[in-house]
Amino acid sequence: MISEEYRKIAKYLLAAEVEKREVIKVTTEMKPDLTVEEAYFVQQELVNIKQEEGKRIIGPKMGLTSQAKMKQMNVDEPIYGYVFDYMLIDNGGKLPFHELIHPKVEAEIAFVIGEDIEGPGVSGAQVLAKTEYVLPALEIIDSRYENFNFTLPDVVADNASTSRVVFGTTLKKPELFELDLVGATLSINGEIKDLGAGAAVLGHPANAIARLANMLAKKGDKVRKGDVILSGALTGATMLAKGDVVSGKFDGLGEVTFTVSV
Ligand code: 0L1
Ligand code: MG
Repeated sequence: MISEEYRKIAKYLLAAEVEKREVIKVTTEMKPDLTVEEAYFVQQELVNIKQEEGKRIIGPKMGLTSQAKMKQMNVDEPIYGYVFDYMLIDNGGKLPFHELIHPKVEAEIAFVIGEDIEGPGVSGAQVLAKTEYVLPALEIIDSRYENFNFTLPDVVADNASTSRVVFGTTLKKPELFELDLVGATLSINGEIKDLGAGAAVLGHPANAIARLANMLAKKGDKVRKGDVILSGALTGATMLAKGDVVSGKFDGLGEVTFTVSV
């Protein structure tokens, strides 16, 4: 494939995001033989276009980090995408439903990176040594594809379904925790919808950041000082509806909340 083809697919997905409408997956509509490697080139074009529009990267994010999601997709590799500044919602704030297509929410632990981390060969322990803080987060994913129906290359091209993020306000030093043992509940309108622990994220959330550094090394990139990175979901993803009051409660890291407005 040549770069104009990557850009054409990136624009197809960006139009879906901007116009808030679901589209048929790329591997059905445009390129049936799209590989995962090519899909990351499409994702890079999508990121380039957003940056050309003045949008700023907050950090990469990891997706498909749980055994359940990998099994569902029949893959053994997690994926990454990028969170941008326009995707941030204040803790306790409102998520306007009309801005999205069919959002779902999941509870995650985020890492604030204190020093560059360059793969290959990075371990979870090395990540922890270079992490300034950890904080709780709720990620809102919103696949641009009909009914979240996609293959692995499709979801990689679609920036790993990244849509919005609510970060908590409690920042803690990672050495205060055994992050694999940190539990979280995800509640909507006061009812617990799912719960999980850090161990659901590749055994330990720091392993996901290590994996990210090792994956980024394949394109000559690295995890950077100052990045704020979603490490992957402790819970399953739950569908959102207008009026929902959403709360994620994390052991030792406090609560993250938002309301879904019209
Ligand atoms: O953050 C995530 O794990 C989402 C990855 C993409 C899969 C999905 O949209 O469910
Ligand atoms: Mg996620």
